[in-house]
Amino acid sequence: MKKLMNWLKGPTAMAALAGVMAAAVVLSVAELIGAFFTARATPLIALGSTFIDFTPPWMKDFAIATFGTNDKAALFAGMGLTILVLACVLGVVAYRRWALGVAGVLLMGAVIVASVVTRASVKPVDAIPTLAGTLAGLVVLRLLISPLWRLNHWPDAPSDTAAKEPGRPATSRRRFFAAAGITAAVAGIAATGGRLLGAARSNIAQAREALQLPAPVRMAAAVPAGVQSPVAGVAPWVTPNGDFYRIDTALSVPEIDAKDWELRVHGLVEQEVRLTFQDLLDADLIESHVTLTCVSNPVGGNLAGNARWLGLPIREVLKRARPRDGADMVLSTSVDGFSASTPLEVLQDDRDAILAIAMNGEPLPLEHGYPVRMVVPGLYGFVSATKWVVDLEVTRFADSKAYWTQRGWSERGPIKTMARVEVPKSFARVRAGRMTIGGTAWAQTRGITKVEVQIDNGGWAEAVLSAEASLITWRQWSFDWEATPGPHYVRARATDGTGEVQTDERADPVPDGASGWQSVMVTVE
Ligand SMILES: Nc1nc2c(c(=O)[nH]1)N[C@H]1C(S)=C(S)[C@@H](COP(=O)(O)O)O[C@H]1N2
Ligand SMILES: [Mo]
Repeated sequence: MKKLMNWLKGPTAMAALAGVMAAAVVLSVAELIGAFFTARATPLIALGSTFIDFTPPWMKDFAIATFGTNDKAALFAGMGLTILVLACVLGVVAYRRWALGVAGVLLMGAVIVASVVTRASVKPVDAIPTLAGTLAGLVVLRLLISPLWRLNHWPDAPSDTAAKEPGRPATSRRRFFAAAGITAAVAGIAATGGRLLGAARSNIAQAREALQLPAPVRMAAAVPAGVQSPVAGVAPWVTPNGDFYRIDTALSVPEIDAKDWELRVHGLVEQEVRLTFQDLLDADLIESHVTLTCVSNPVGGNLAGNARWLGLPIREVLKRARPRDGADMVLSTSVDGFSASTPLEVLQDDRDAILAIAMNGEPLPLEHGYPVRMVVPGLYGFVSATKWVVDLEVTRFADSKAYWTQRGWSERGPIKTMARVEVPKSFARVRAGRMTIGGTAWAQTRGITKVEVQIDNGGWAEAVLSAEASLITWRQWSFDWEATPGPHYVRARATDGTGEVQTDERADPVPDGASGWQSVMVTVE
């Protein structure tokens, strides 16, 4: 214990602290200057994004299974911890061998710059914040480490700085902590200032709010009464924007000025087409309810949502571009480099795949793809629902691979038939007697014709289906149950419009979506 206290008071611990301070300066100065550059190019965001791009499918699957939609917070926490440890090491190294310390800082700077400039839609000048941060960090490291050399606890300390008179160590110590304190304050102010400045400079959110949505030429079909399951606690049939699940690789939400937005349609086409946001506003837009689902959704999971989308049918855009013979896929790419491979015919048939500009009567929320995203009924999001979309390349499955396909996921992703039990919750304790089980089922483009429930290992009994709005939206259900005391398993399975019963074969989300029957354990008392 005493040893630890002495060590903490010693120059090594102080050197580690100096390393942490220097790292804080690198990051905060880059954040401050970065307010004038592309937001996605600040060190933490760029490093994290690069890390995400190298994430193997099992790790993405694990992250989503473990942290759900908090996977980004978990990534930042992990990165913060890594940087903290590296910074401590760097401080100690710099104290013992200044030249090695300098090399370490420059190496880190180089790694960050490399991850910044390799991001999609990032310009070389976007490296400036990181370069400035690295220089500032180096200066601060030197300022903090040199008083430590004067403490002369380290035998190899440069002799000109060694303590020559009594009382010198105390002064040096004081100086070190004063400098460290000032550094911490400056870093804190720079980071906060950078944040505020960045927020003030981006008027994207205001522009979004001011946007006047055009009226559709074809309104969404009226939603029949009774789509909502009568069971309290079942998800709302229309998912409010604020509750809509969010899955993407974007650590900082891309900020696109609608005035600058342009979609390029090219590749195997007779006529390259360019579309501005104004072109979209002026076009014949249609509105429809569509249920989106994520391929990473585990059985019983909530990575699915239903909304009313307003947009231009993609087939109209393709009509103008005139795909060539042999093309069978459209690779859609977002401003930040995500891409999805969608079968060409799916974008041309009558399921109304759209370039969406609104969600539930509002301009797309920034995190759901503002100003324009794709919405394609029937396919998982990773092969269809490109947010912040800026490029459609008509191509062939044989010639290009989408973002997740390059990482071990499937190249195609039709949504699998799925029934979800929402009430009661897993491991719930409920009273004995009559209760109603409820949930939601989906099989977009095929529709749900039956949901069955099984208690323990009894027979399958038909649930009551709520009204059906369309084949491309989810459908809710309920089931009356006479609950008897003891532990019970509640299972559900759906049958789709082709007559196919949901498979009981368990599959992980990788590579093309989870399957199997959900089983909810409840205790009846
Ligand atoms: N630009 C971009 N678009 C994207 C993604 C992404 O990572 N980046 N993820 C896709 C996936 S995997 C899904 S499930 C849906 C989710 O859309 P949401 O976040 O609006 O629910 O977006 C799709 N579009
Ligand atoms: Mo997804």
